[in-house]
Amino acid sequence: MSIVLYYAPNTCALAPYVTLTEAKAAFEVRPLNFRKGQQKSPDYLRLNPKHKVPLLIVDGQPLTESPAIQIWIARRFPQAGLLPSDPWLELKAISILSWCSSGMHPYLSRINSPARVCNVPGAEARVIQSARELLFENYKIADDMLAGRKFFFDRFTAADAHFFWCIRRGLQFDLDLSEFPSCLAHFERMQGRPSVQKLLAYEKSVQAEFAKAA
Ligand SMILES: N[C@@H](CCC(=O)N[C@@H](CS)C(=O)NCC(=O)O)C(=O)O
Repeated sequence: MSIVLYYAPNTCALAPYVTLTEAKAAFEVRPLNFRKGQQKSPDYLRLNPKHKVPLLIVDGQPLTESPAIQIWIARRFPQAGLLPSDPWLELKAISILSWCSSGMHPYLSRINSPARVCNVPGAEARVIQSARELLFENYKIADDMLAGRKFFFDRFTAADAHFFWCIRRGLQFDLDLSEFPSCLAHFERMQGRPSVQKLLAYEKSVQAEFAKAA
């Protein structure tokens, strides 16, 4: 079986990279340089007209949208326990995956590029402020869910990988997350996992390659 992950540094493609690594899957990573607009190249648009990562290609077949990709990985590598085995808890984990990708990610995208959602001159600061407030509502819910726990469930699952990205992105935007101690503790814990360390080292190497080519 051939598994190819299209990835870009700092993006939510981090989550499938981490879960594929946790699954001990053999996979190839193809990094895209967003600074060069490679996600909009004709070749990539043929694979994913949404011009986004992550994109997983399994035996030549493309799969987009993080929750679907994470569920595919969990089903393909059941021995890794990437989703809870209890059917109800499995759905709760899928609910967290959807929440990360459609409930939190859009606010992070607005903070990253406010002009993409509102191009009224002078609106940027207001867009960022309201996205931050809405994002914080969600971080608070996650903080309550993670209080006194290591992970969302009784062990690491794909949901932890995706949420790790949601917090990491917030920290990269210099948001003060000190009011979410359980989220920060989860972030620190995740950083200690070998799969995350592998991702961080890989990301650094890709960034160095892109800098050389700039
Ligand atoms: N709903 C998608 C969102 C993916 C997404 O927004 N990816 C961003 C990076 S985090 C991207 O590729 N942006 C490039 C672009 O929009 O051109 C998912 O969860 O997979």
